[in-house]
Amino acid sequence: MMTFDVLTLFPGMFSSPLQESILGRASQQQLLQVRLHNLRDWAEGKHQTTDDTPYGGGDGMVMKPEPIARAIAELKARAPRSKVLLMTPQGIPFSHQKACNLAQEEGLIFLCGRYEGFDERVRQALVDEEYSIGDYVLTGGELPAMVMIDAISRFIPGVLGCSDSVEADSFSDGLLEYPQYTRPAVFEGMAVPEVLLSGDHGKIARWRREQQLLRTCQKRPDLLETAELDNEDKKILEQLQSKALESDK
Ligand code: 4FV
Repeated sequence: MMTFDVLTLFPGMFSSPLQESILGRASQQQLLQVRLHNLRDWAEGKHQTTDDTPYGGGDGMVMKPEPIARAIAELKARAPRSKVLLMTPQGIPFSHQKACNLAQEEGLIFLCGRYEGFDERVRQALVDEEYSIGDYVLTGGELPAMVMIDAISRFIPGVLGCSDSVEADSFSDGLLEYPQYTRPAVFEGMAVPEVLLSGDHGKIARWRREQQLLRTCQKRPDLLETAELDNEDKKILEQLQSKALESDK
């Protein structure tokens, strides 16, 4: 069973998102467990202080290293092979592939920051990997931790029902997903592409691959550099690019 330990000053933020739908069911089925820990429990003094003013001056507060060191020591004692992850804008960009890799781990400890972030020695001495979910600044590391737990959990066998699988995901082959349609066949004058009603699975698979390549070309051409493309794909891409050049004329 995959264990997600979360160190945070706001454990309450995690209650509903992780209890609903797929993740809630996966917890009930013991496919994963999320253990929430309030960092303040490892802070000292009657005010259980977890932050202090920055050396060298400046605005905001910095999270103290000692409560974090005590907390991680206790959590690692319970789950020695767990990896400590820090959510920060300075981290490695989180991705589908990173989610897949992290899902192989036995346990993960998520360190959620607040204020201006952590004393640098936390990074140096206590953290295995740092991840960023995007180039913007949030008020805390809790939402990034939830995002990562959700994305990673989808790779745990049995978490996704049989109807949906990570194999069919965007990014699973490095491309964006093809468009999906369901009933009604015509909606506000917009008809479902004929090929999808043809029952010809060969034609449908080719159309879907063309759509993946077209969308990725239009919306995320950067992904084409790393996507797994076979010769058929490359031919389709050439056609798409020559069509695009035509239409530009
Ligand atoms: C963040 C991100 C992020 C920075 C200061 C929490 C905040 C506060 N984490 N991807 N973007 N973290 O903005 O992961 O401690």
